[in-house]
Amino acid sequence: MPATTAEAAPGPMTPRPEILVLNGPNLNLLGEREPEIYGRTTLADIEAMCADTAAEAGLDVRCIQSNHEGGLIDAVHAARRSTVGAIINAGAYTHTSLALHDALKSYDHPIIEVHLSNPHAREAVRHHSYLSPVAAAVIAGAGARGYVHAVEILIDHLTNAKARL
Ligand code: CA2
Repeated sequence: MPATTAEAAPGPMTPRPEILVLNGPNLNLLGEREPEIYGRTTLADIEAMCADTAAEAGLDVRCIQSNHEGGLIDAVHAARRSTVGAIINAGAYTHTSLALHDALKSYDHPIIEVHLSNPHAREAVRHHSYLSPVAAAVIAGAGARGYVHAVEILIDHLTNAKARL
């Protein structure tokens, strides 16, 4: 077999496409505080659930959490060429960060916005999202399961766009 064919053949060493799973401020505390709002599932649990769902479609996840606006923006920039889509819960920066909005506008892959709670059923300050205008879909109020749905919807966007119409 010619070397080029062997190199192109998929196998255990072939890197799988990656999706970014990005979480914002305070979400590292999931499972420890305010379970009545955010549930008892930890961020590590959520990341493992995302990884399992992505793996079924042959994808890897790159999970990043930052409590800093610039950390989230840096993560988006770093993922621009190395990931094929993103799941983002920007926490409170959802409602404040034009800078994160601008960074995501330069990310040329599908973005799924996810929230554990339903911000529209909460205080008015949570009703506007700077992320929604750049998101292909928004999932809110489904708890930790919302992340799994987000991965499934992202996979749908990546593999089967016409089936959604
Ligand atoms: O519902 C969501 O996922 C939110 O993005 C969570 C943000 C909130 O500001 C958004 O309006 C909606 C807050 C995340 C705080 O995470 C905590 C986790 C455990 C304990 C305390 C806070």
